[in-house]
Amino acid sequence: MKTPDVIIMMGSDSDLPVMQKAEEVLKDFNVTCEIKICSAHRSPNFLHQIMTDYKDTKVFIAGAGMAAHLAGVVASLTVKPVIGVPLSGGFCKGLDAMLSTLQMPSGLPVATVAVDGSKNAAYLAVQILALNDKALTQKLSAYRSAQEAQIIAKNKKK
Ligand code: RP5
Repeated sequence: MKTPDVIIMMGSDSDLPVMQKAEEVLKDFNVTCEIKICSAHRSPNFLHQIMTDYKDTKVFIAGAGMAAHLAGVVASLTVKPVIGVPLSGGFCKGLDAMLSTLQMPSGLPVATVAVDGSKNAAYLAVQILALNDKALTQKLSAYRSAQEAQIIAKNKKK
């Protein structure tokens, strides 16, 4: 089995519509990734198994809603960067998940993006991987330039 550079984890298959957007971004940059549905609460043994099986993965993205402990537990099981995505499914519309994801104790960081911000989780993962990959850095620079050009073009259409 070839180890993917990024694992995209989520607490439930109900999180897939949001979290698949991270997969799309990573594919755009030709970054290898796999999706894993594994709950910190409902399937703790499976989560531990994944963290053992994918110990050589470079970046972990973890999205969860409500009492969102997935990213924190993942961070406790690796020294690799962990990016948390709070999801908005709960009755607090993501405020609950945001606080659960980002309020980590000192010494165990989770880089938390916006509520439902799975795309930015992927861009941040690409930026981390690009630290040791010149081609990926060039792709990121090209993406940023294209993004700016698109905004300028929208002004010309007015
Ligand atoms: C969390 O509970 C999951 O990440 C999901 O966002 C939320 C609801 O899960 P389901 O009841 O839809 O499976 O653990």
